[in-house]
Order: sequence, then C-alpha cells, then structure tokens
Amino acid sequence: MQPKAKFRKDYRPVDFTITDIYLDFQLDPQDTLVTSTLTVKRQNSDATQLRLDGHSFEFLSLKLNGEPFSKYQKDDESLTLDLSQFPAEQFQLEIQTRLNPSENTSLQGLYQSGDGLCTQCEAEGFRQITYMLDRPDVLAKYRTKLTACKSKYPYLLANGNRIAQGELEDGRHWVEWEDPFLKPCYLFAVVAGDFDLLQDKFTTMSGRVVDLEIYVDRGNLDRAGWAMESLKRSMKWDEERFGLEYDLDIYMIVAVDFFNMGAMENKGLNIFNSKFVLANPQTATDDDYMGVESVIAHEYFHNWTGNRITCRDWFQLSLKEGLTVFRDQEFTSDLWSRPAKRIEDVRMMRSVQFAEDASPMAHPIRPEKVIEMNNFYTVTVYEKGAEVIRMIHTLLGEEKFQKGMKLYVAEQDGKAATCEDFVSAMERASGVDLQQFRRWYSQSGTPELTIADEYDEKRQTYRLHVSQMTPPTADQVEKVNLHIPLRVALYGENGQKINLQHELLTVSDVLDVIHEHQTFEFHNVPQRPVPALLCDFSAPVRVDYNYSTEQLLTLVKFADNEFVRWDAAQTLYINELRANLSRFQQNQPMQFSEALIEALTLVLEKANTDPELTALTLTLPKETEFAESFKVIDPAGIAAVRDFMQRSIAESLKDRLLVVYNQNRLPEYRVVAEDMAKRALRNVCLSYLAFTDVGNTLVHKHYHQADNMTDTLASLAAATKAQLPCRDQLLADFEQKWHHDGLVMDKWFMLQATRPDENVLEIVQGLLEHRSFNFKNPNRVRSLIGAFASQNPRAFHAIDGSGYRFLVDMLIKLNDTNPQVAARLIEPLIKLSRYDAQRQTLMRRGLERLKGLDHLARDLFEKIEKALQ
Ligand code: B3K
Ligand code: ZN
Repeated sequence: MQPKAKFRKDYRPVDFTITDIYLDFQLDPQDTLVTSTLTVKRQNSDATQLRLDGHSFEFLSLKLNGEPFSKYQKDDESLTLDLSQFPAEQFQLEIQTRLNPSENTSLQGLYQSGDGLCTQCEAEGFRQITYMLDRPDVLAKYRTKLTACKSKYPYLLANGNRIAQGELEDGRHWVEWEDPFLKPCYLFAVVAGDFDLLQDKFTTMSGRVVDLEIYVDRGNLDRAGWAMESLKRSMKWDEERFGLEYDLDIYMIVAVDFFNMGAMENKGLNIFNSKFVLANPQTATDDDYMGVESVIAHEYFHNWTGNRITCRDWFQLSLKEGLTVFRDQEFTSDLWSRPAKRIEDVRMMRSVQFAEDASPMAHPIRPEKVIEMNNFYTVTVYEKGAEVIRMIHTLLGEEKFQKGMKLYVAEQDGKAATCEDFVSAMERASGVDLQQFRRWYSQSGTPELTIADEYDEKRQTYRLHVSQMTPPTADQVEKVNLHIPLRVALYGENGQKINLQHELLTVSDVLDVIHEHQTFEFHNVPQRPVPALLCDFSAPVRVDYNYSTEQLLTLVKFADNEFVRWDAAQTLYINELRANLSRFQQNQPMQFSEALIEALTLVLEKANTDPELTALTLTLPKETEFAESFKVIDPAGIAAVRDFMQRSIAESLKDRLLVVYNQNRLPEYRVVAEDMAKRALRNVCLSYLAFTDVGNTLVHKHYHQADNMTDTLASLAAATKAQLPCRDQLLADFEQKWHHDGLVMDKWFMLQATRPDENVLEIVQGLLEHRSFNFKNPNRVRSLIGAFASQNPRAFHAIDGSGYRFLVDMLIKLNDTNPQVAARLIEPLIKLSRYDAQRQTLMRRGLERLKGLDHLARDLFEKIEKALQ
C-alpha cells in the first residue's frame, strides 16, 4: 500500500476529544504493559466512528465504560470504534497494549537507550505506545503511574509533579505523576533508569522556587554543570526579555545516548541527546558549549511557545519552531555576540536552507502537503521560520513585537493555535499591516532581489532600483510578490556613513520592497556612495548587485556594521572561487587575486581589537557554502579551487598569521567570550599555517600542548585537512584516549569522514567495524556516514558513483532499523538536479534501487518519490 499524503486544507476539528488520560506502565525492557484509560467527550452529535491511531505494539484489550467492547475494526495503523449504537456524550475507554522497548530501533514511542527506558512522541510517536487520537489539537490532562524493578530503574520520571510513590514486595517500586496543564500527547514523556543527578533551584520572578534536575549517565556528573547554568540563564532571560515565567514546581532534563534529533521539550521533562547536555573542557569544544546552551534554551523556551500554546495541526509546526528558534537566537545574541550569532545563522540559511528551496523537498514554512511529518522538521520550518519572525520583529520593532507577544499569549494560552493566530495578534497589537507579509507562510523558495543604482552628482541624489522575483520551486510554480524588508546603508569612499534622507527628512534604513519593481531615492548624497545591501540579512533572500572589487574593499575596511564587513568578505571569496573555477575547468592555471590578499590583510590588522570577527572573516566558506552560488555544482572543481585558495592565503599571509597565532595563546581554559574569540582566531590561523612549511611542527606542538578539546580538535583537524605527516599518529593517539566515549569519538569519526584523501571511502567503510562505532546509535551514524555524504562532497560525488552506492547500501539497512535517520541521511542524494548529467544518472540509479525495496518506509518514500519526479 502506498503511503497517503495529508493536506493542510483538509483540517477538520475532532468529532470526539479526550479530556483526561490515566496511563499505567508496567515497565520492562522486553515486555512492557500499558493500560490507558481515556475520558472521551463527544464534540459532534452526528459522529458514529471513533478512529484511534496506533501501531507497532501488541493490542491486548479494549473496554468501554468498564465492559469489554468488540465493535471495532483494526488495520495496520488504527483502531476504529463503531459507536453508531452508542450516542453518549462522555465515556471511558480502557486500552491495554504490550510493547518491547528493547527491539524498538526506530527510537520513537517507548524505547531502550543504554540501560534506561525513555520515550519520544513528537511528532507521532505516542501512537506506538497505545491507541490514541494522536493529533496536537487534542489537549488532555495526564496522570501517569510507572512501576518497574527498583534496582534497575531507581528513577521513574514522567511529566508534571510527583504525587505518590511506593514499594512492592517483588522488588519493584512505583511512582505516580500528575501534570496539571493540558497538553497534546506529543509532549508526553516517560523515563526509567539509573542516573547521576545534578540538582539546583531557581526562584522565578514572582518568587516561586523551582527544583531543577539534570539526569545523566552514572559517572558523568562532572559534565552536567554547564547545562544547569545554561538552564538558569534561560529561565532568567525569558522573564526579562519576554516576561514569561516557568509554571511547574519542577523542571527535569534527562540526557540519553540514543536519540534521533537534538532534544525534546516534553512538559516538565525534557529528554536530550547527550550531545546537547554533556560538556567539560576535556570533552567539549567551545562550539559544543554554545550548542548545549542554545538547545537547553530552545527547549526551555518551548514551555510557552510550544507547550502552553501548541499547534492546532502539524502544518502549523513553524508556529512553535520558528518562533522558538527566533527566541533562542535572541537569547544567544543578548548573552554573547549579536554579530557572531547572526553570521552563524546566515551561513546556515544560505547554504542549507537555500539548498532545500532548490531541492525536490522545497516547501513553505507552513507546508501544504505531508506524507511523513518527521520529514518536515526542516531548516525551512525552523530557520526560515525564525527569519520570518525576525522580519516581523524588524517591521514592528521590539516594543510592538513584545506587545504582540503579550496579546498572542493572552489569547492563545492553553490552546492549540495556528500561524494565522500569531500573525493576527502581531498585527492587531502593533497596527502594522501584515497582509502582504503573510505570503511568507504560503510561498516557498528563495526570492531574488536584483538591484541597480544610479547617482546624480548635480542633484546629489542616489537611487536604488530594486526588482524582486522568486524562481519556481518543485512544489509551487507560480510566485507572487512578497513584502521584503531590505535594510541598507550608504558609505562614502572613506568610510563615512551617509545619512539616509528623502527631501530633508531622515528616512528608515529598512526599505519596504513590496512590488516587482521599485525605486528608492535618497537626497543630499554628497558623493557616489557604496551601498551595503541586505544588512544583517534583513530578509531570507539573495541579492544580485554588481559590486566592484573596490566597493567590496571599502565595505570590508570601513563599514561600521560587523555583519556588513563580514558579508563583503564573503562576496570577495565567492568571486575569487568563481574566477578560479572557470580557469580550473578550462585547464588554465589558477591565480590568486591581490585584492583578496589586501582585504584579508586589512582583516588581520583588526586581530587585536576584534578577534571574534577576524576569526569569522578569515574562515573560508565550506565547499557546501560555495556550492550554493552555482546552479550546477562541480564538486571536484570547488574542492580543488577551495584547496588552492587555502594554500594561497596561507603562503601569502604566513608571517602575519604566525604573529597572530603567537599573540593569542591563552594561559588557561575558560568558557568566556573573550577567550573563545581568541581561541577561534588562533585556531583559524593554525588551519592555514598547517599548509605551510611550519605546519607539521606547529600542529604537532599544538596538539600536545592542548589542555582542552577545542585546541585538541583544531590541531587534529588541521593535520587531517593538510594531510600532515603527524596526522596518523595524532589520530591514533586520540582514538586510544577516547575510544570508550562515543560522544567524543563522533568528532574523530567526522574528521575521518571528511578527510581529503583519495581513499576516504575505503577508510569510512573500514570504520563501520571500529570498536566505537554502533550502527544503532544515530549520533555515530550521522558523524560517520552522514558527514561523508553531506560534508565531503568531492568524495560523495565521486564520478565513478562509489559514494552514492555506499550511501544507498547504508540507507537500505537504516530503512529497516531507523527510517527517520535514514530520511535525514538521504538529503544529499535527492538533490540530483544540481549536478551534471553523468552524476544525475548515477544518483537516479541509487534512488531507484531504494525505491524497489520491499518495505520502503514512508519517510524515505516521500523523498524518493519527489526526487524521481
Ligand atoms: N520539537 C522537537 C523536535 C521533534 C522532532 C520530531 N521528529 C525538538 C525541538 O524542536 O525543540
Ligand atoms: Zn523546537
């Protein structure tokens, strides 16, 4: 049977809802018994059928108001009760099911992670536990009783507050939990296991004391402190910036090793991939520290934007995800560096999200059609969704935006809402017209702004001619004009900023682009300015303006906005890559331009005053970032040119890089912004110096002097990328030291998977048998197989098709064990239209091999179908 699509337009309210749920779990890794007692309430007097979702368990029994009930029909996905003879307004259903968590490799529903048991219910995992109206607009009160062997599972956790507990004579114990807040079943969670526990307290703004608990595997307590600090900072920030306070008396976070994504915001009981909890200087890099903090914040912020106010249906996912990503981005920006955070997010948008728009999976932030919901937890829904919220913030300003948030919360608290409810609240609270702006929710694709300018010296006027166009996408051919906030700045030749005026009035630096063609005119412009366009990436669009190298150098040198300086350098890098790629493709010698060296010299001059931006600007875009400026991607060419650029920069700037490298050595490891910036700068210098004659000595020394993972990994990466003589020894040393620790080994697997070596595929294949590798663990799979396919384009797209064959082999295995992870990993293979004919044929062959599988999971089916169309 072919999986069926669901459409947003088909949303209907439920005929029956569920108001209360009592769940009784007799937990056992092989044999768990679940009794679910549902209070069902009729919403539609004409309804005769109640269809409950459920699969992947053994169905034991059904009772209606205490009596066995047999008027039902069962299929692979559901149980439909015939209530035509039963018109009652309200009744109770009791459903018994039996589960085997130890064999649940999908990591959805109830499953075993290490020695513990845990759940993952979003998006539709609850239905793998018991029959349920598994949809987010069914909000119920939950009571949960957990019973299990006490020595094996000393902690039994669920949502809400612990209300009772006791011991049984057979060595088992039980705990009962009650969640006073209404929630959809995707926020339900259970954890059973033996843990080390870190405890703390937080006093909310109204003076309530909340118990904070972080559960980690035994022995990992020294890695939980940063997560706890992050949680407290998040709670405080949400009170200060959004006026939102935590609502329960307890907040628990459990770290597990087997997890399909980053973390899950279950009410009062977050379950996390241990990657986003555990951190200490020996095991985590600076980036890991930042990752932990922002994911902790993100899940915490969901308590309001996601849990108290949830989504009416899954098409509205961006309502909670876009908004919560926006909130976590703001949190990081307020606490650390706003420009650095912006640059990180923009890099992601321009590479991964723009690529998704250009792929068979293109969809608006609010999709219209879904086969497998898990396939829509995408950069589009999340990151572009956050960009859409950010544009609303830009159009309204902080004050009115917060007024809108207050109204939204007041109107929707305790409910399941839609994106329209949010936009409407923003509009009504601010008085700003968002009519045309709403199209961002329904239109997919990356809009392109083509900009030309004109300076009239006599009249001292400057004009920007702006045209917008959104190219057709796989899901949507016809496009309409969007409301695009375009932030601009004008600079004089010597860097002075020119005031934006119309007649004699100062005008906003945010231009409202709403038509297909528009001209913006500025007055009293004393000289031909250099325009900075789309400052801070004020909208998720591409800009086409024909910058001269001189103009870009002016921006790199003088712009008062860090983002603008960084962005001008990006354009220089891209221009350099383009020019050399044509030479490379025509078998001509490559040449490195003086202008780029001049720009980077300017950048390095600011190393002492602004180490952070210097590090970010010196960082060469990744191959996948470069790739996005081409319609047809030449993976081998891009890799060769990038490699050439890296070596050229290293050679030309060696002395300066060495000075900066030596100036930025730190006496000790501290997780503070100032030191992190210096480490980043020093390590980016090292990454270049590795390609020079001092490389081997320097990298070797760096590795052995490192007292923290940031520096250790930087030297390992430098040795690997530059293929230094010390490489094998350092890799072996690292492996020896960390092979027992999967999380740390993920960094090593990733380096192996992205090696520039000719025989990297052979190495990766060999590592599938490595003692630290485990095919059932999604983190391992992502860091070895995922990194090879998505971060090593030269090898993955090898013209003999070996990379594709390998990925398909792996996907065939994952299709049976963990389809959700498989559907993530297939991404680079479905983007076939971006490659030459020969590669397309090979990629298509791989997809067809998958399509022919006997039990192709719907997750993969959806993507393969689209790719082959
Ligand atoms: N809401 C979860 C993601 C669930 C993914 C389900 N496939 C984590 C988050 O966005 O915070
Ligand atoms: Zn989220």
